[in-house]
Amino acid sequence: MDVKFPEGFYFGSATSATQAEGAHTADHKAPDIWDLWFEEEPYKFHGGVGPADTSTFFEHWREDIELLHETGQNSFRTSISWSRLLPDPEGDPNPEAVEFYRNVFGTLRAEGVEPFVNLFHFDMPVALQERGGWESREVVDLYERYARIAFELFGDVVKRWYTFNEPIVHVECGYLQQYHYPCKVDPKAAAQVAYHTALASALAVRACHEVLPDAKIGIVLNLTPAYPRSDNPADVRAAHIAELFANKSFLDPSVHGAYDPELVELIKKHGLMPVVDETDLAIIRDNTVDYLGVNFYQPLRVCARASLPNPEAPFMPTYYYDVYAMPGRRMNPHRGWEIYPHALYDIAINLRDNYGNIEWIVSENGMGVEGEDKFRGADGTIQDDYRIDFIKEHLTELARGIDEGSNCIGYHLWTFIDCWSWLNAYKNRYGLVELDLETQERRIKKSGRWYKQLAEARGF
Ligand code: BGP
Repeated sequence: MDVKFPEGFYFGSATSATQAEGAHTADHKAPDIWDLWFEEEPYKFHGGVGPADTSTFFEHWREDIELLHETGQNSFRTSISWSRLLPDPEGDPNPEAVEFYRNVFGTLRAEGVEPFVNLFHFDMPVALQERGGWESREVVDLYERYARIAFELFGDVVKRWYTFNEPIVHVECGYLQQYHYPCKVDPKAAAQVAYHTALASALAVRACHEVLPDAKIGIVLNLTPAYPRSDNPADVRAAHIAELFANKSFLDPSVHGAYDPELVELIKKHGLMPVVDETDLAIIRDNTVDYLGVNFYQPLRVCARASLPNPEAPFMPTYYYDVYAMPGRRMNPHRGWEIYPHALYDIAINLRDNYGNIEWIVSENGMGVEGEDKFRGADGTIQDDYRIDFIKEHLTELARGIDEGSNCIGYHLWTFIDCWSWLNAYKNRYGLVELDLETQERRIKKSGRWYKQLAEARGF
């Protein structure tokens, strides 16, 4: 065996409430922004398939936990839907939601599958979006209340928590690029949202440490190492600035408890400074995460800007750099994202050297495939050897980082069962298990059988 992971290493997978649960109006769940957006603009969603059309984990959770065993997983990440647990954000928990989450998390723990539970995966309750969403300081307090309730309700069975998934995504997509509700282009609001999210995360960390001193709480960040096109100082500088915005903007407050001064200077220079409170800054400083989740799909290829940005246009981080298609880069032919496993090694070393060798886990990594049906073998199983190769290549780089001292404790594949995706719906399939959307039938793919062997041998 060439690649071997330490004893106790977590092999599992990840999903989120909105992408798997379905039952989006059942049992008193209140709407979140995805329900609202789908209702208002269904044509924006691939094939008109919305958050109701999922693998309905809400009904199939028992069967799905069986499948976790069959695919060898000792851990599993999902999220709580805020608007399911607290349909009234200032009211009491919804008993049906409490029962559902208790059943899921309790069963996972009882059956030896460590639950990793995330509090927020892009799914702002509509009632709170209407009150300003993450632009509002009041919503930050309501998030802390929600986090505290979740810790009190499920803390006996959940020992690993996350405050947020990929917070830079709701900042960029919601407030700069119009891919997520509220679909604004408002750089000042984006800066406020980013700061409020870091604050909310720190408040949840503090609450978790108070309520559950033995639990661990982290944040999931999508780290995208920014590689310069050349050694030319202008390209290197461009990559450095991309790194500040794309990665350090959440990594530094979450792990160091403070923002990189250079990032703050850039934000000031553009007149985008959020409303900041000294007491809140102290909360960020004093409540850093216990561990990190790292989602990695592809790196950022960056070069110096070819031309000056339009001074009339709203500020974007790309004011300072261009993202370019590196000639010869290796692409996933089935989806179109770059495949560059070596970046996972670079992430491992960066966390070791610049972030106090913090404990971390790969919280997402995976290969989306369009039209996966064409890979079905004679026995009806999807023969996804490309996914096995993809995982092997990433694990090889990860193992190298661990051998060199990086403190990585596990690997969670995106995803367990083919799931619904924001705007892409079911276009790209990622699962170890295939979902028939019509019949809800689940079928383990070749990669799912292989994943069990991988986990049992702790390597390949
Ligand atoms: C991450 C999200 C996941 C998932 C994944 C795959 O950014 O955390 O929720 O969707 O990306 O991306 P996509 O669904 O766009 O293929």
